[in-house]
Amino acid sequence: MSDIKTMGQQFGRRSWAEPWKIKMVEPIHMITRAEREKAAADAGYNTFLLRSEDVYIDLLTDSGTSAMSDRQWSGMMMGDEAYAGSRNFYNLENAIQTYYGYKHIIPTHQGRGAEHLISQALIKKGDYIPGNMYFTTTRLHQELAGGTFVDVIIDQAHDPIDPHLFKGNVDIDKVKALVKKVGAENIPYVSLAGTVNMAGGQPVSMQNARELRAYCDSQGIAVYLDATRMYENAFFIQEREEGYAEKSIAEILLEFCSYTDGAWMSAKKDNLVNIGGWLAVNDPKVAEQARTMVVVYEGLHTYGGMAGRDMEALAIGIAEGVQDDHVASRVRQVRYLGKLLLDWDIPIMQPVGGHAIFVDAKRFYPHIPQDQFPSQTLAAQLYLDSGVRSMERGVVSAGRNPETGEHRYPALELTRITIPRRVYTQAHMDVVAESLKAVYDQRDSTKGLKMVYEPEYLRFFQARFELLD
Ligand code: PM9
Repeated sequence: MSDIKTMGQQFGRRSWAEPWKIKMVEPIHMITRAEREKAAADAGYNTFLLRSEDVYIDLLTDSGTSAMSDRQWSGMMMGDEAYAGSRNFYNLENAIQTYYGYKHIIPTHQGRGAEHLISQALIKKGDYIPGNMYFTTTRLHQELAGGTFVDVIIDQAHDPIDPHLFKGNVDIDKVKALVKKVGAENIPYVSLAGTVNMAGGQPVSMQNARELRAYCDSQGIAVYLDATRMYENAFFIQEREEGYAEKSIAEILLEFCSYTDGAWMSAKKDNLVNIGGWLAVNDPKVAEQARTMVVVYEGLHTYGGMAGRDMEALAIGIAEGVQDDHVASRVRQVRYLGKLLLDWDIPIMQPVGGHAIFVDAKRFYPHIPQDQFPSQTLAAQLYLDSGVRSMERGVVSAGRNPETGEHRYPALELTRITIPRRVYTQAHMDVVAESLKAVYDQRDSTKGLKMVYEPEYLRFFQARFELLD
């Protein structure tokens, strides 16, 4: 019998399809060009400041934007809203232990709540935290805890067209060099993310995780995982790494997590819920520290900022999200959009990653210097053209160096077109691709932006810009 993996091979041209059908819809519509111009100006050309009603196709993020299933919605009706010991917490705990394999589970309101707890529990002032590329909220919590983030991803990750199949890998020689420089006692853990958001959704190989674990064991350094998009990472391992083609995504996930001491999670992505997060650790002492803090910052240790119904939807989402056919169709939809763009020679980050297309704004607008914000400009122009909302992932997201106060200029200057899970169809992808093509055709006459307001932390969320003409 053919399945989604073998159909194409057997018949030459046989398409894949989503493993669901739609039973409820949310109407959307495109406002006029004049209205979009006003909305963009009112939002300071920052897509985070747009009202969602003014957006046609919303590809700002895949965070909290998934469509829940009928099973998840029925789970919402089974919320046990007791303050303490809700049965939904035990269902959640069981789901995380089953699929991720960790021992102690602390729920949080979303991923950054868990990042806060783990950073405060493990980092002391003056520590260094090596990681496979920074993520905005992760690095900020590490810095707020007194640590310094050090990028140890392989060099290929900083090149938008390098074809390496595991561009999320850690360069273990870079970790060794850091150990030599600052001493293992000043490195509380390696911060490992799978897939790597800021590198274009690129995966980490199982071999790399295994080797990292072995080296860290030899130095007494822990490994903690940002598991936010690990289902997608497991899909790439299944597809690309020798020995994993016959394993399920659930099996691959369990093995990968076994090389780490714990994980933090933004459940708003892989786990298919609109809000939620968790921290999971094996060390009972770390669990105790995190439980002590969760009651200060999030809520009791059996709800951590979530309602009982949210935890139930999350427990169900964990099991649904890890299914092979779901993850395969999700990544294939992203690739469908990527192929349309590549066919028109629109410069995008390659290989196409798991959750988004990252347009290479440096090649898209070679005449706009990085301090005139090319990827912010592209996000604004795409919105102006068609009401499609995307996100800047370049110099604005990178923020300023806390010591010098200067902009950090990342090698990658990207505009992220992020695909929510189970929400849009291929027709929506066609509209997005055609709009990007129209913006690309006008690239030579497009000018950059000037930043006119900037908040102290995570400036990309609230900064404001003006057009430079
Ligand atoms: N990621 C995203 O859109 C939402 C906010 S930042 C623009 O990609 C990783 C890898 C993430 C992530 C959030 C968080 C924080 C941690 N790690 O947003 O707090 O991609 O649930 O998670 C966003 P929360």
